[in-house]
Amino acid sequence: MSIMYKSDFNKNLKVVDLVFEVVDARCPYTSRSPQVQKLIKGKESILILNKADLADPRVTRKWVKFFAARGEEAYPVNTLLREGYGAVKKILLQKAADLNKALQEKGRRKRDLRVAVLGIPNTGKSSFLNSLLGKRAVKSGDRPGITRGPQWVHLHGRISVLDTPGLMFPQLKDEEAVFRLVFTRAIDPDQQDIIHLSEKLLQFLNERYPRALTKLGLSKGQALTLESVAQVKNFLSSQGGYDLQRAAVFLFAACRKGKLGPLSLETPDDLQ
Ligand SMILES: Nc1nc2c(ncn2[C@@H]2O[C@H](COP(=O)(O)OP(=O)(O)OP(=O)(O)O)[C@@H](O)[C@H]2O)c(=O)[nH]1
Ligand SMILES: [Mg+2]
Repeated sequence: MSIMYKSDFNKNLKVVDLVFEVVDARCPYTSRSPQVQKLIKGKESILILNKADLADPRVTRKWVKFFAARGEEAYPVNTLLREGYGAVKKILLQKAADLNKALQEKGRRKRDLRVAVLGIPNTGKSSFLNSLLGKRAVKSGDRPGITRGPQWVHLHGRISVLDTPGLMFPQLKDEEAVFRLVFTRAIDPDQQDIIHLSEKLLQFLNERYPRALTKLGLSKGQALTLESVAQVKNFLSSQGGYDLQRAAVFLFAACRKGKLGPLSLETPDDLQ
């Protein structure tokens, strides 16, 4: 990020009235960035648990309670089917009306409510914004780094929304956090790491979602290794043996897209 760009970013944020912090519903704790609260300096913010369709609904309900107990409003949404947007739009329209009333009382001119969408890469910030608007106003895509610079778009002629690039990385505290962020594709690992992390993924599925393993075609008695995945899928390496790299990529892709059912990577109980 260039210095020019950074100041541009801060300048845009300064004029914002409300912030939507978009996190991944599958790991709403790890996919939060401590930088967001620092950047917005006490401005009002609302948590959006996006990709709720990919997360375990029971666990998502626990997260909403967890945040509520800390005085934070959290709304699960599914951007692809536009589920959960009623409540979010209601808040926006109410805030826009409140702002105008306050301005009018002060004898000042009406203006748009200014809202920013912030979060780490690939949580679906741009998709969320498009869903709010009901049209494809900004570009989105299934890898990190799609949005390059801040961009304002307008909603109902009363609200301006700022899309931002996913630059605010969470601290990569431990391997568990790295695993979750690779899973949700906030970061892309190198070739060696993905093999190692997919072994972790198999372990995780075995412990928390054993039924997902049967969807993979792995039977109960089978050894839980990447090799067994390659075997089931018949991923052969040109050097002989199995293609573990391909098996690892396949495994992450299947889980990420929800092919093995909804999966939550962390629950509030994991924090204890
Ligand atoms: N299943 C599912 N996929 C979603 C949802 N929202 C977004 N996606 C997908 O997630 C990917 C990332 O979406 P973007 O909107 O580009 O994410 P972003 O946070 O703007 O990403 P950057 O700008 O790269 O930081 C895309 O492939 C979207 O289709 C959702 O609610 N459910
Ligand atoms: Mg984006």
